Amino acid sequence: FDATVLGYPRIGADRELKKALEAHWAGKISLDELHAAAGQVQLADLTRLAGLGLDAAGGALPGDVAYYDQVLETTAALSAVPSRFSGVIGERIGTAEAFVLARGDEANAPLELTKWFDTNYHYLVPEIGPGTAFVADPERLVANHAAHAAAGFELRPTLVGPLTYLLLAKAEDGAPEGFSPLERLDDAVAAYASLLAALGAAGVKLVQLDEPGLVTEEGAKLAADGSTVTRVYSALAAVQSAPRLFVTSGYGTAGDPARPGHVQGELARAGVAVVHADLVRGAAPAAAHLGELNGATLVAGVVNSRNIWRNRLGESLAALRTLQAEVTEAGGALAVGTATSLQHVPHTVAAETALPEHLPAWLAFADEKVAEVVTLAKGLREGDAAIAAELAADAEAHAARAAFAGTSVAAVRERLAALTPEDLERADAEERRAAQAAALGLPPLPTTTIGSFPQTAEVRKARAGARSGALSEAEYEAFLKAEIERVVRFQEELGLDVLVHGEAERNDMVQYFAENFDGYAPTTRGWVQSYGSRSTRPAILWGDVSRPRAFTVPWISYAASLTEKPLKGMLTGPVTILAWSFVRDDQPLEVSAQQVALALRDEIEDLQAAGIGIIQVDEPALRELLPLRAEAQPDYLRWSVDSFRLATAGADTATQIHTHLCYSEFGEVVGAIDALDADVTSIEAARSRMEVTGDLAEFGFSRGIGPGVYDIHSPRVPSTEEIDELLAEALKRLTPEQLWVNPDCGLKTRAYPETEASLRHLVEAAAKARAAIAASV
Ligand code: THG
Ligand code: ZN
Repeated sequence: FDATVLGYPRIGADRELKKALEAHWAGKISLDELHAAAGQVQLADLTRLAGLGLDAAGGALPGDVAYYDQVLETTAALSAVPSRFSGVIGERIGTAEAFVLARGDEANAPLELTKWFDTNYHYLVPEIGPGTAFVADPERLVANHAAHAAAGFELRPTLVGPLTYLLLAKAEDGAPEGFSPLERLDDAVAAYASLLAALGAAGVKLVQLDEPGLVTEEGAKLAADGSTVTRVYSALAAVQSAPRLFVTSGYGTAGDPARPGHVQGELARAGVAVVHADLVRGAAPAAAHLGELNGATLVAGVVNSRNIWRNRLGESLAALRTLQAEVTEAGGALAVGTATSLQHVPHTVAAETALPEHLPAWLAFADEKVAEVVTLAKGLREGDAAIAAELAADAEAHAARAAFAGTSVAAVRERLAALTPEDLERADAEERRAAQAAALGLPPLPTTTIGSFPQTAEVRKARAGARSGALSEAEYEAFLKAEIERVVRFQEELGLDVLVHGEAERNDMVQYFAENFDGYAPTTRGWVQSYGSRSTRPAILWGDVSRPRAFTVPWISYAASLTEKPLKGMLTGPVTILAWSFVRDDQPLEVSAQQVALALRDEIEDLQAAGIGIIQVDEPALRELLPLRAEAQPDYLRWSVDSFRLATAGADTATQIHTHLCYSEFGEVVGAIDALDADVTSIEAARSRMEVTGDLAEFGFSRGIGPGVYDIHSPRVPSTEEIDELLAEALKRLTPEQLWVNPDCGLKTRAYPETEASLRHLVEAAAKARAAIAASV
């Protein structure tokens, strides 16, 4: 083939797979019905892909099946059952067993979910020990291939490759100190070899192994001398009657960034038939490093699969022609592809009916990107004249985008140009602490929540009603006010010290902001899988951002009017707003971050003017956007921290700024957390037994800290004694003036019964700790 995509959205154009999965988990449809529904989704996808011009034969069609997660599918194909599940899962991981790993059962917590590279997709972390069995289980892959081959679609079974699989895995509990899953590489490779042999015997011609792990710092080290890559892939390419191999590496440059192409060269020399390079995030392979390609095909990932802008076809074609000459010289062939799987973008622009008029022509979602890949391959094969109409449409769309009024707004640009370093500075932290203590009059160990309260079926129904018109604007407003009042009374009754309004008006903590900013467009059907059956609709940041009017103030000041207690205003920070959106590609992310920061700064000023004395600006995605390669990290940390400071530094000395961060790996960014200069920082800590408080204390972090005292990701209710112990643990390292008491994340996904019980225990534990401190003075 000369055109392919690395993968395609798996959830179905109308989220059919989500519906089938949730129906199955609710006991409404059987496993067979789920399999049938998933097969229908895949058949519709393959039909669409072939219709868009990908070859139905020859392995050009992606075959990335995953019911829950692609890493879990590989765990299943290797039968790599974590020991802690050995009592409940036999030797084989079928669909039902995979759901136990993904969702846990009464006795076992599920596998850990964590971010897939620097995306908003989450995978299930394999748990590998010295004794983990690796046994090939090709049945599902074979059956899937056969089912669609019968319908005329020759797809390409896809697995996470062995190096990436083990790089993404963690050592299982109880593994010897210092054990690394990579120690099991040879055993895993043996199982991959059996899988390949079985697939070959079943008539599969080409198999895709994804090795994006090679673009990370750790993976690049592994790939540095070429011997590991060569050993693994020579073994796999040499398997008797195995299919040909297609090895991909998206999300950056594989191996040494100074030698782009050397990993692809090693792979080709080892006998891999098709190799890939990400030309969007990564560097184009240099002829000097590719070596002899031995007739291999290089799939050039020129079409951006992480963002939704239409491709600049003319520029891509020029780059492809240069590369084609070099690749041909090296004895290989060139094909056109995507940078990564298209799983990170929604299905099609055609489904969007409410975008601003100017926008659709600028965009390409998955289907439009497939068409771009096909067009570029045609242009490469037949010359510019063969795609003249597409090139003209492309030039026109990009010219229109550049010239569009909202792309560059003078008022926004002038405001950015006038910024000075003082705009990032607040008063001295000690001065702030004193002013805030006087203004707020809080007890030691103040209790609070992270911001959202349970989104009940009623709240979701009212929002849907407002969208469909079943509820009038006035009715919806009355509903939200009643809900806010209920949440405020609930918190007062529990005895919390700092209240919140509960966020009933927000669908999503980022989409809600996009809906209220100029230069931003939400989508209506642009779902992108986040994990399992769950998706989000990233909004499109297309122009210069500003905030036409205060939008959180009416709800938050209404809540504040209902209580004598301090009420904390809730905002989402600039980095998180960008991380969970599709961002513009025509200016540095840093500039977009500054614009969003200024829009938030305006909102903070208005909240303050409305009498709100505590404002929380959440940055759960701060860690997520951290570049995969060390060399790019300092610059990112600089601008991301600065954008938070720009958003918050306009606050008065007496206004207390909080922030909240999720996801436990804080070690790498503890300096950045400190540099945010927030007065109070709440973080996930319950699952790590307050370990992170040690990291922070060691760092000399002196401002307020709210280490989450219970995990909100499960309905489990912590006992008061358990929270007592965690607070005692935290107080070994933090002062009573510093310590806040809160859950470890928002309560949006929880139900009221467990929320009430847990918060009662939290308030009780804080009161006991306060009394103990008073008695000891
Ligand atoms: N918002 C956005 N991105 C996120 C999160 C978020 N990324 C990280 C983390 N939080 C992911 N977590 C979730 C949790 C729940 C859901 C999605 C991502 C979820 N989605 C609903 C579903 O798929 O049915 C749809 C929600 C909606 O109607 O908008 O439940 O909080 N942007
Ligand atoms: Zn959180």
